[in-house]
Amino acid sequence: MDNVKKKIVVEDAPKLGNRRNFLGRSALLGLAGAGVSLGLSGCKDESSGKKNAAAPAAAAKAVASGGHEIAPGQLDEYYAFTSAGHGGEMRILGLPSGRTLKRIPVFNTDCMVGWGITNESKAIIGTKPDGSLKYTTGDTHHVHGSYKDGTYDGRWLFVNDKIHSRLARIRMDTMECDKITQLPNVMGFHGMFPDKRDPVDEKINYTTRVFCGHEFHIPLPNDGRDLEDPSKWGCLFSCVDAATMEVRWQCRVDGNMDLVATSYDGKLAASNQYNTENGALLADMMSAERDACVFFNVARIEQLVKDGKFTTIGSSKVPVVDGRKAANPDPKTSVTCYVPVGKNPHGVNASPDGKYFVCSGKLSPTCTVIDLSLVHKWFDGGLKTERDAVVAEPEVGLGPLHTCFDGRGNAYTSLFLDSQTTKWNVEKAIAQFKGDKTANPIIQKMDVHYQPGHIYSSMGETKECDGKYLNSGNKFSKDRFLPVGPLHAETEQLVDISGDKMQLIADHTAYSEPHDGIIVRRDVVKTRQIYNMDDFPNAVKPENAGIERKGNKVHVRLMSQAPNYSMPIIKVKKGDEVTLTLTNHDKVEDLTHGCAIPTYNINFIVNPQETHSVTFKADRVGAYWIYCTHFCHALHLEMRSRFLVEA
Ligand code: RUQ
Ligand code: CUA
Ligand code: CA
Repeated sequence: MDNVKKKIVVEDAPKLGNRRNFLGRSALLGLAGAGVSLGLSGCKDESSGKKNAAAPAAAAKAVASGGHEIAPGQLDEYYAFTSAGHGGEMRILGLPSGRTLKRIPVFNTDCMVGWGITNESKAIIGTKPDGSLKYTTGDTHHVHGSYKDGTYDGRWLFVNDKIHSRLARIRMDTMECDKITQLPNVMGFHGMFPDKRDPVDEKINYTTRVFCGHEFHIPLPNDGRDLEDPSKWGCLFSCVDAATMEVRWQCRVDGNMDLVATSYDGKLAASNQYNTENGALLADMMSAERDACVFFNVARIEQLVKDGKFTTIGSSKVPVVDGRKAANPDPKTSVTCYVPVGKNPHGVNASPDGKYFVCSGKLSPTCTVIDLSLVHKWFDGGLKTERDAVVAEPEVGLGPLHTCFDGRGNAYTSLFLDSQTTKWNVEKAIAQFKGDKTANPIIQKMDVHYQPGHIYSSMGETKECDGKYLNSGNKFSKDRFLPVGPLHAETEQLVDISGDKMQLIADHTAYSEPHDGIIVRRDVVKTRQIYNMDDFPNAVKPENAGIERKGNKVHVRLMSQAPNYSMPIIKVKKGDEVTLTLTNHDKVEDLTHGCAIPTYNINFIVNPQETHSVTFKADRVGAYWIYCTHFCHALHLEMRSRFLVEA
């Protein structure tokens, strides 16, 4: 283990000799750009695999400190991709340092990047007929990655928006959102999980579907009918095609859905249900002693869709299969299996050995372990009751919310009410459930600060689960950090789970309010540093740069290269509809330019070789300085053009 750590650290540390080179290059670039108008021939490609190499002293220090301290210049071992709650974005941290690496705007607008401001991002988020954004709010809860062969393939991340029932996809090479899909007839899209392989086709051993739960039951369709009669309302489990991001099918269930898990064999997806009662009031939702974890037989649902045995709801064309109990009396043909679990359960998580799903109890102090082979047996007609698929129900503590794993047979459950993490052994819990009075599954309880929600471990949602770190996402920080007014920072706590005992090793603050996340080994993630200009059909090149007028529509095609825009003066007339397209011709890693226009509410960036555009009405006459907002060069402040609007 130490060897591995050492190797990683040694490879990472920047070679001190390189710094001079790197700075030298920047300085050179500075001179080349100064006072020179855009000379495209001067573009130099500096993207060529400059990778950091050894600094043995720093490496030795990191190993001595147990590897948890990441000194300046050293890189983290893991990425953590986290949701951001009602901020609507996604975030990337480095672990174990806890450093924030990036905030990815998704359902929110972001004037650093220009997300929600550029035409390209607006098209992804979705617009109203007048061109303004359809929604400007979002609530991201769950982030999961795409799979191949049971582990991350580094291709996509998916994240949900609970408010407007949207699923977003993030490309992992650029770490930018490229698609957003709204689920029809769904309200409160909460849990989400990609599948891990196809249930039927052996060759498809990677993610092709994303399953989405539906928490708040609503009239179907929600067109004014049944307003006074919630007993007629319902919830739909949705399957989105991971590649096209189109909704493939939906399955109507009894009760609601909360979180989602998928099996390693690709055949099952499941969602925990806290409101099997279909209650509209809190007391109703807590009236049943047991709720359920509903399993979906993916192949059977898709066969029904193929056979045309579905309906549609309202104006949606998406096929809807009936997964309610009344429509599925025979297990051998049923598309759903409702396994009773503790009262008002919260998360459902798949163990990395592929054998179990664990529902955390929330109102019950237990976790329910469901054996997937027994769920299959039920679907084959070989199990007496759904409840017989339960193989353990250990008492873990008060307010269990989420469970993660270490790949060595142990589970870790967050306890919201106890403000603790419980470490427990799955096989011992099974032995205890079978009646072995000597079996005690509880290994350790550790305080966290305070009220933990999600808990997730390094590679814990894959068969490469490595049992090194666990992150406890805590909902309250109280006295943990300096107070900053009524709104406190949240806490994320990093726990070393590599030994017999859990060890709290670091706190870091988190801006409200991260929910879930995944911890991904960094070698899985392969980003690109420079865009390919030809990926943008509207890229501005010397041959089409300039101003083109068609009636009152003016297209300004602009290029940037440090420290210049290609046109010093851009003249339009009052009332023109202006589209400004900007391509960054710099081909140097990290050399991003910005583009802001005062009064016109324009602000966005273009990364190396990237193109973005904005469209606006030139409705105010006068002179406006277009300026570069992103520090790019010694002459960054001088990087400006005059935008002149004539009366
Ligand atoms: S839920 S704190 Cu939105 Cu992920 Cu469990
Ligand atoms: Cu270009 Cu700052
Ligand atoms: Ca309930």
